[in-house]
Amino acid sequence: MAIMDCISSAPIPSPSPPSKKDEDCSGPHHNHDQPLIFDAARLRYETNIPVQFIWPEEEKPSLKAEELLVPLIDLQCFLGESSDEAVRLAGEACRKHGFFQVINHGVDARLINEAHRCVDYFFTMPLTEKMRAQRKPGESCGYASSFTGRFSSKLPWKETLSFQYSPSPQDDLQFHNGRPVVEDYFINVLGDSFHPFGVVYQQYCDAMSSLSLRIMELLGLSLGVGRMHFRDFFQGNDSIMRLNYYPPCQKPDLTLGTGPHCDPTSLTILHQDSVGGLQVFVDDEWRSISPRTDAFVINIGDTFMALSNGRFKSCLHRAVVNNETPRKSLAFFLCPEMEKVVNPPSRLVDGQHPRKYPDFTWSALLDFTQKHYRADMKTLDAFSKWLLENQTSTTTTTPESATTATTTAIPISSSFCRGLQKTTGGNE
Ligand SMILES: O=C(O)CCC(=O)C(=O)O
Repeated sequence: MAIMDCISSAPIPSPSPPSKKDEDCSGPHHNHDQPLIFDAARLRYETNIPVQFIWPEEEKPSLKAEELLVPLIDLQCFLGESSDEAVRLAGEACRKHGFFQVINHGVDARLINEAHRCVDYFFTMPLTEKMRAQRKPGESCGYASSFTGRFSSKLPWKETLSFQYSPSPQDDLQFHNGRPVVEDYFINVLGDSFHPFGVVYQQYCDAMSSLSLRIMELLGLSLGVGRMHFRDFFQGNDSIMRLNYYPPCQKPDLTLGTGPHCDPTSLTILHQDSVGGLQVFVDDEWRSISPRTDAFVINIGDTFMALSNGRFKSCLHRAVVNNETPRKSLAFFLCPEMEKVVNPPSRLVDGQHPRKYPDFTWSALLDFTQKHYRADMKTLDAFSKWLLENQTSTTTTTPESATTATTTAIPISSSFCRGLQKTTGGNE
């Protein structure tokens, strides 16, 4: 693989502690009138943690959480004779907390390694270089260094790079500037020299999209609606890929890498490096899911919870940091096409199981979480409440066959959202 070889030969700089004269507003004497800059190369050595990163007592992390034993589903068996067992295990986990792992998933280990190497390379570049990809207010893509522009408290101890992904139809090369969407993003934002990164992440996202469709078959069978129902629903998708980089923190008991939240998206496929830090809130306590290099961690998001009419759970999770080793994770968030109506198949709705959530589109929920509501464990309830209170248009409970919203995206009422923001405070 020439592209991978070319990236593998790129040197990854190793950071060193800053000299005293280099200290700036990311340091201990940070002047709070100046905007806070999350410069990981410096903050990783800082013992005086800026107050914006210190979480309230009741939300401070437990660094040693007991292991959550989630089912390990062998996807090769799912295609073979043990398929019933895989369907049963996935269904059981999704009804309880929505987390399981998959192995023998068919994704090339060299591709996963290259994706991690590119994360190392990107996030250890100087801040000014990374800022070339800076995320703009109200957008979900780009480089975000701890969300210092968006929130002023309970900031996560991390940096991310997020970008959009949609599978390119085979017959119609619906490419951007003649290139697939992820490749185009890297060239556009960071220049031609980042084309190899674009190639790696394009391949990685293609692999994640295919894997997510296989998992949708498993979930369709677990819910009793047939193998193809959700696979067909997500065949076209407007998904998001996020690279997470958690620098070491000298006071990891005060901070959080990612605050407690449920994913508003449909299905998350996470690959953790070997460091560890993912925790899930189950039975009233935080439990960890230790990394396995041969596995992906899968979890249900709010949108799939709505598609399953509340049968499958979207569960609260977070990431803790440590004081020694940077941690990386690769998160692929499967999302429906933007304007496709999200509603459960009729087999999941009856007298005993009335509709739990109104019809909505992913574009409306994304807008809600990006502009007005910080994703937490109540996002879907808050969004549903808002939809019901504000729906003046003619959207009805559409039949299963309907695939596209008949109304335009619903504008968010700012007075309603001001009320909401006061009561929330979770994640990006
Ligand atoms: O890095 C992790 O383990 C969790 C990441 C996560 O929850 C997210 O990116 O939403």
